[in-house]
Amino acid sequence: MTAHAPDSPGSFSEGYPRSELARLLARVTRPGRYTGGEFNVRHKPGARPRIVLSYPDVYEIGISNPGLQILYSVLNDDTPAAAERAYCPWPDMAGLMRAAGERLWTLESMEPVDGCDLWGFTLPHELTYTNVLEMLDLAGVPLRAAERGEEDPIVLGGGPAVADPWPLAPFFDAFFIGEVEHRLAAIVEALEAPGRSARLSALAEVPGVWMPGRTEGPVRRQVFTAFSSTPPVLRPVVPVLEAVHDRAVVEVMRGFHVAALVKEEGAE
Ligand code: B12
Repeated sequence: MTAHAPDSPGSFSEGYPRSELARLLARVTRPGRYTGGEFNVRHKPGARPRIVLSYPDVYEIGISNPGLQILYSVLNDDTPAAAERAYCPWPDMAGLMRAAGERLWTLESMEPVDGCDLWGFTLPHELTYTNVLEMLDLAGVPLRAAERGEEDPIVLGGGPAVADPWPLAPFFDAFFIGEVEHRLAAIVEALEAPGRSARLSALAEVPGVWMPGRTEGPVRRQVFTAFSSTPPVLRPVVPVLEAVHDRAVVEVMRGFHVAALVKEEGAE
């Protein structure tokens, strides 16, 4: 893998895009999938913790996910964290990245994903699980949680397809079960603990977090009860490519009825 450390961790690159990336972009279909620069994109140079949010599918599908838009705006606008994004490269780009030794980068800073503190995946349905492995591999992050070290990001799964996270358990450090808006500040705070092990321990204490081997007993599915009194996402990232949902989305009601591993009654 080519090493190209950022000037300072989490900083926004001045050279945009880096020349190594520009060479790849010129050779793929829809290079706009990988360049960011959309309307309402947030840049928080130098902010910590640095969190990367991913939808494990191609950009046009991922940018249409309202859940990720919520996480992105709450983390960037209401917490000290910088939230950036990375989607799953199309096979033409993935092949070029492997040939060139380029690691998966984020659309905000164009810096490698693997330098982040937390990598959060929205898991929309089971068929995208293999794309998670593809993205970990392209980022140079060890596929199995047990093989990750001090410098590797904590990989956290959330979204509709964590109702039964067991099949993915070897590959994730932790899962969040349910709606996360009101727990994001606690997750960010947990990342301020010194060292990976302390951060994992602090994260395990956040309600709704299931950490294979660390948390005991049933996990309470989290429900964001302030939904009706909280404004919707007012500054969504607006793509410059045509997306599958090529329209503005306003969430007017919400429900969640899937529960397997999760304790249903008295959910918080
Ligand atoms: C918009 C939408 C789409 C869009 C955009 C992509 C997407 N999946 O979002 C499009 C049209 C592309 C789409 C396609 C598909 N979809 Co769809 N989609 C939805 C829909 C209507 C809204 C999702 C959403 O944003 N909800 C609102 C947000 C706020 O809720 P949320 O996503 O659950 O997010 C909250 C939590 O889960 C959590 N969270 C979310 N992400 C993360 C990440 C982290 C790190 C953490 C900590 C927490 C967290 O916090 C969020 C805020 O509270 C849902 C149904 C629904 N109402 O949820 C179906 C749904 C997700 N889709 C579904 C399916 C099956 C599909 C398709 C497979 C359909 C098909 N046969 O092609 C494809 C797959 C696309 C792909 N390759 O990924 C199913 C998934 C069921 C399952 N578990 O398998 C759902 C649940 C609908 C259903 N009931 O059947 N979909």
